[in-house]
Amino acid sequence: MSNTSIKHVIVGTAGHIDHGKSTLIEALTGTHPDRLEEEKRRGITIDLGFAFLEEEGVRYGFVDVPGHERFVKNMLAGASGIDLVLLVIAADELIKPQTREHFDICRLLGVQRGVIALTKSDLADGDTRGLARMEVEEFVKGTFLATAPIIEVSAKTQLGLAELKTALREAAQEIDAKDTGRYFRLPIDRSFAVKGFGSVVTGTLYSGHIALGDEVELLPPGKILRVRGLQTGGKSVQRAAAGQRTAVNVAGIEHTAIQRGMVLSSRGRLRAARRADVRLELLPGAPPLKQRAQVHFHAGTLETIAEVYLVGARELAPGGSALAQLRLRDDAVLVRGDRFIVRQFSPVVTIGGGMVLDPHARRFAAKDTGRAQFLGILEKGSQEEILQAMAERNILGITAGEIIVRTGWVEQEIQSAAKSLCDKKLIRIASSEPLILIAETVFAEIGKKLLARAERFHKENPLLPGITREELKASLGRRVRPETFATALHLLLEQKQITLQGEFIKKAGAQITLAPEELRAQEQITQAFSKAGLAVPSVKEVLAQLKIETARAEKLLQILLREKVLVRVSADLIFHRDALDALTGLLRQYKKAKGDRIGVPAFKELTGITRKYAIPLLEYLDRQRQTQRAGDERVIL
Ligand SMILES: Nc1nc2c(ncn2[C@@H]2O[C@H](COP(=O)(O)OP(=O)(O)O)[C@@H](O)[C@H]2O)c(=O)[nH]1
Ligand SMILES: [Mg+2]
Repeated sequence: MSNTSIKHVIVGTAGHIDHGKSTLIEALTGTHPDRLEEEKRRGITIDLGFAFLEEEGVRYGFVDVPGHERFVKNMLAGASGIDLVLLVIAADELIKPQTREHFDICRLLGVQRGVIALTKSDLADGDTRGLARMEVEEFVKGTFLATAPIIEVSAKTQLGLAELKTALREAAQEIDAKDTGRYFRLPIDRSFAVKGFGSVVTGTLYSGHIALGDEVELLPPGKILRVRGLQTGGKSVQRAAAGQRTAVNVAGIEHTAIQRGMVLSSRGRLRAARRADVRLELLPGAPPLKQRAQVHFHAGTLETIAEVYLVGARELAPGGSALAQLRLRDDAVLVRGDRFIVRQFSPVVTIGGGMVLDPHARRFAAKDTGRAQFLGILEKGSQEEILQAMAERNILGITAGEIIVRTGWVEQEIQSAAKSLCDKKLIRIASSEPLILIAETVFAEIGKKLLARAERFHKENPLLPGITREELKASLGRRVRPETFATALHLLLEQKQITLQGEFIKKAGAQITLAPEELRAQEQITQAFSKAGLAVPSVKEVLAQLKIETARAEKLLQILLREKVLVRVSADLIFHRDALDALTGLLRQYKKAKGDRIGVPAFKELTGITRKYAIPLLEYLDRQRQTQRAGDERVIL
């Protein structure tokens, strides 16, 4: 592509009303950013305005914001996507309330660089300009703008404009380009209809890229839309990438159904939620923030109300910071690392901001003592540490989908962190399609639970061979994934902590312990069948002679059958194993002496039993592949 070498930079204006922001943008780009009728009539900026400039390999998308205190919320919708701030301070007025507020907002949003324009310098004499410069230097001391160039300009006389462009270009070279490798995300700041085209949304493309024909998701509500047209910087394009002001013509929706604050995103990747865990910072000039205070919450282009739950504190002091959970009134599409601003509920002024740590946080629970530590890892940890911590707090295991929703990581990042943790034996892949990761500590925990359950089952049911898989699985609660259970079970088997007998799971070493009268009864059953040889008594008859009740007797019989001391040959005939072994011996002798064919009469004669036993026994031998039916006779195999 021809423009891959072009760097895309979003520049946002900031500063008090009437300090010359919009005029300066017009002087730089030739476009007056005020676009609304009312703005033109009143000569003030109410909502965001946009203009573009391409110079020496840099394409600037300017976002011009309103300076009026009543429209700070509109300013916030524009400020969240900017790479560079153009802080506008009129030489004849200097630092005013929205100079401070806008500057605080840029700082809290994590804007890294900027240029300061001392505007209207044609209205100030040399001394005044010198003093202004000193005051501005004092104002930005110790902040991200401490070393930013301060350029005296005048839109009226064109003074300083060339110098300002140079300063912007130098600052643009310093900033990191937005990440085009991540999921496509476009927080929407405008939605309107264009005659003959339908709905168009605009915004600053935060990350990833978008192309004509793509299917994208509108969040909330999670509606899939097709990209019918694309523009960046006022020109139609095939493709737009992170860092560009972008207009998207979407098919299949009325523009009125789309609002500022919604997000266009890669299909099926991100999800809206109403609970975010965050690092919250309070401005030094703000009043203390109380537990459960309500604040206005701004992130991306969204504005809603949040209730603040401080972690481990009742109050946040001015100038301080705390971990907190924000409960939002509306669905928000957030990603770990997103910056946000909070404003006092009333009167509405900016009081702080912070960074999203977990955009899909669990409900705040007092008994969750590991929370602060977990959030600490989300805040400062490496991807590997974060993945491990997430897995360790999740008995269900964590899927790739959940990891993406909570971190915004791409597949490749997840795979490499997971692999490294697997190599270190800290997590295990419970399933690879779909990917489910489980921490070893969680497996150890599940293993303990399963063993305890197996042991209890054994105590409660001493005559049963073990607990069934289904029953054991149920003991983990119904939300445990089958893959997790299967892997945990496999692990216990491997470690020989349990043994598997068909459907039954037994704790290793667990023995069936029989009471003395049961032992006696068991012996009696064995004796009865062993004495009878092949002319066995009926099961009912044998059990009836025992001194214990039928239900227990039945269980004893089951144990003997399972242990293969006795063998069930037909529905109502049971034989002792020795008798059947002897029969096998007899057949072998017969074959040697008389050949491999035997009829029913010969079989009866050989074994000395009646037809009642002979037929089921022969059928049993057929099933066992000791004999094979051939007409009226059997072939001894
Ligand atoms: N003399 C002079 N007036 C200016 C200059 N820049 C802007 N103005 C005037 O200041 C007023 C406010 O400008 P505007 O750009 O709307 O300010 P904004 O509210 O910061 O966007 C307008 O009347 C402009 O004509 C300048 O460099 N010199
Ligand atoms: Mg303006």
